[in-house]
Amino acid sequence: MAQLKEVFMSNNDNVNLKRTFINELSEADEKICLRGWVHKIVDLSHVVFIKLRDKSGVVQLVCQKDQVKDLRLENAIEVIGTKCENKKAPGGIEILVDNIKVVGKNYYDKLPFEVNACKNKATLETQLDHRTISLRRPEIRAIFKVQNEIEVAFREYLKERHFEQIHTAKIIDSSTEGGSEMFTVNYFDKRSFLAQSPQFYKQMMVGAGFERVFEIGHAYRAELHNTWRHLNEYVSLDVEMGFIKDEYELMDLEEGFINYLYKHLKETCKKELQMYKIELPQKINIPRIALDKARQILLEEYNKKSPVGNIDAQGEVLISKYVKEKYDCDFVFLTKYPVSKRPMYAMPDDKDKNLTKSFDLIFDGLEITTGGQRIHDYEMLKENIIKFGLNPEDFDFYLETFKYGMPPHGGFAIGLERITMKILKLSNIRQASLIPRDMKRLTP
Ligand code: AMO
Repeated sequence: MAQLKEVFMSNNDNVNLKRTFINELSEADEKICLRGWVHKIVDLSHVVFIKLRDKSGVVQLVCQKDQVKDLRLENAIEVIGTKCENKKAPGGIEILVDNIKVVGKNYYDKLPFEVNACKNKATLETQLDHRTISLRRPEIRAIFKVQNEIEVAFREYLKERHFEQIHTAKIIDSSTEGGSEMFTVNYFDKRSFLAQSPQFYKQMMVGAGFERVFEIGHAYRAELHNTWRHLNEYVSLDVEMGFIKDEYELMDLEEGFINYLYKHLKETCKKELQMYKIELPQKINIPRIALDKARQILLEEYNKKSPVGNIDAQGEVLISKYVKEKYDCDFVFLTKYPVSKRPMYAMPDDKDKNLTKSFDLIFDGLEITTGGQRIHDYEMLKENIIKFGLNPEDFDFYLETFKYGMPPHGGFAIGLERITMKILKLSNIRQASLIPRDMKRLTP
């Protein structure tokens, strides 16, 4: 394993020791230097046990009373000590301390909430008000370790399949997904918007010759929803692929990603998954059900009526329940959404022109993806823009690409916070957002 180590230079005794991260301790030399925060102090009469926490874990330090007399919870410290095996210590290793130095002083009277308590008693709002303190709790850090590995897996999986990462503009001139859910921004003397999705640009890059692209970036939705599943700024994992045969190729690609992701998480996030008592299945085959059929199932099986041309949040929960019972799968693709429910770029279905070659992916009762094949013919797209009551001139920058041999193409987008939340079975999407933005929260 590549060891991440830094050189430790003590001002006092000039000892040259490389810094060891706690998860590297089993392979480290006897004499070690650790850095981190004071997680817990257990003061027994003859000895003091300190739990030291760094980004990779927690370890027990065995200290003399006089070494720790000014130490307080959450001080940032550097420790020189000797590694010892002790079956009773958490992790089987403890450190006999030679020297502790405070490198980050404290200026608080009382912590806003306990960082080391078994149960997190603070409300979610209080935790989010003090985000950097709540992130110090190991089980909260674990959420972002998992989230980080989701991104890594997404990147790796796609790069292995000839996709290139892109970064597109987030300050834009016109609405992409339709609707009025756009944040406006003063752009010098013009009104501009924050991008709801990189939709147009990812398609344009397919046409620009990249063929296969992906983007991991923020998306902005001025939605007036203050719910457990909506953010006003979220991270979108976007994919767009040229020269496709149909939308099923995209569903195959996404299904492949979910399988790749689960394998990757099992390898990289064992400890974090255990913390949340998550067991990921071995192999996933995702059923594909036409939306109309799903609506019928909801009515017949659960007496659940759905809105025209769609299913609602309760329908998503019930269709997931049905699929779990029938196919033992936490995921379901809903296919063939009606034209009326999809944006102007969605490709109409070959057989029924009222339907589109688009899909949603529902994961354990929540939509985590929308995707589909797009219209790639210039004239057809222009006509569709008019049919949607929009002015093609407003989309000149987008339409231009379609004049020069635009191949059949399509893609999808996964909400990063939503997939994180569902994998870890969190109850609120804000828990899976590092710095959440919702209708009421603009700080920290
Ligand atoms: P859509 O608008 O369905 O599709 O968004 C895709 C996915 O992004 C996530 N998402 C959200 N997550 C948190 N809070 C929100 N307010 C929010 N809105 C959306 C969801 C959703 O499934 N351009 C298309 C994608 C495509 O066709 O490629 C689009 O953006 O997980």
